[in-house]
Amino acid sequence: MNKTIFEQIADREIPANIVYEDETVLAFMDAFPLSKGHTLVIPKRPIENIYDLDEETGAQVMSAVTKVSKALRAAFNPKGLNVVQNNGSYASQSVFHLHFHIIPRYDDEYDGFNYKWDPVSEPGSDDERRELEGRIKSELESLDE
Ligand code: DGP
Repeated sequence: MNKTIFEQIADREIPANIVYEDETVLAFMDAFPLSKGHTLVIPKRPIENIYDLDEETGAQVMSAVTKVSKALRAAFNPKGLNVVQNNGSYASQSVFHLHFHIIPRYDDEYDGFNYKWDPVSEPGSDDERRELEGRIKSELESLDE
């Protein structure tokens, strides 16, 4: 079977702004961000969706989701933060490799009731993305201290 784009990122076959990695999990910035700092957390193994997720991997992924969420809060001081995970095309899954979206939310994206689900943030230049990547990584390192 063909590798998904996320498996190719995990195998370092295509580039991404990687902010966190351990034996089981990888976190990298979304290429079509819904907001500044939008980050994805995946198991490195090709697991398609929540139904295929085993408990041990799930615990490791969730531990990384927690760390990255705290790092995003520290880096960007958002007003709120969504953790979203889609299963199947009817639920808006477009990449069939399990991933958790971590989406910081800011004042200017709030319409008084709902947050927007369209990309509202430009991906930015390579330099800008590297700058955000650096800020997230440095907050992740501080969490370990
Ligand atoms: P979903 O709709 O839940 O399957 O979300 C897939 C996300 O993946 C979407 O927010 C855009 C992001 N994405 C798609 N292709 C790439 C890519 O090549 N690199 C990165 N970093 N993100 C991607």
